[in-house]
Amino acid sequence: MSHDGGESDAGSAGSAGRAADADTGVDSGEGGARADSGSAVGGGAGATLEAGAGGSDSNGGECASRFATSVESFTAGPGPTTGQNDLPDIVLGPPKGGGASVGSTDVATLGNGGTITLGFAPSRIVDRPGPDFIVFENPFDVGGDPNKPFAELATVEVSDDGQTFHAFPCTATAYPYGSCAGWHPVFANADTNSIDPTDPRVAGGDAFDLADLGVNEARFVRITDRVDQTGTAGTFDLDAISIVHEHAACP
Ligand SMILES: [Ca+2]
Ligand SMILES: [Ca+2]
Repeated sequence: MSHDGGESDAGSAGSAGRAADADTGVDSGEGGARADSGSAVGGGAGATLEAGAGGSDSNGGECASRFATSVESFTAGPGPTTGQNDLPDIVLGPPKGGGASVGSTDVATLGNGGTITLGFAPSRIVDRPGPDFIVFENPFDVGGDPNKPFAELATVEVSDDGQTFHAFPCTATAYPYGSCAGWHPVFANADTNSIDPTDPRVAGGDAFDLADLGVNEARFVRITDRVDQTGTAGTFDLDAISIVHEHAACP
């Protein structure tokens, strides 16, 4: 609904997003990966990368996607079903956050104990310094107090082969909620602002670092609602997942 209606807006927001990327290109050049996306790379590889930087409509753009591109599996838990009929599209692409005091409705609820696995093909998450991907739920600060988020917690796991998953432990039952997803408000919104959803310093959401698990790359992220957290604030709602770092070449 609002998803389809926002297509034209998404176009302009996309342009803004690319502009933001250009602004941050300088400090993301660490490791040399970014340098390859300049114009100096010879032959077809350079042309592919340039296409990726220039337009999301081309194959190159898809290759350079910084968001989930597929729902590999979904098993709903009992409880609310909001947004589930709009899967997979509602959780693909960039987040549509509501800011510090409003929870986005552009989400799919997992239900209590529900689990969803997303893929990023042909892109992937790579470990670079700092956080490597961001999970966007729809928390907000109750009464404007950042120490009292309306949190809906889930465990996040990553996998490179789709078979073996590695979990960020999610065990906290009180604020702060550690390496759980679902407790940081989302500021980036592809429809309403140009905040870079791939920059953990400004995007909001829950950021994760593959290095914490000793993992170098991940092609899949699995999110499982905390079954011991039930009731009004007990069911995780997924908005989107973003990839923080570009990688040097598409597979
Ligand atoms: Ca739950
Ligand atoms: Ca990292």
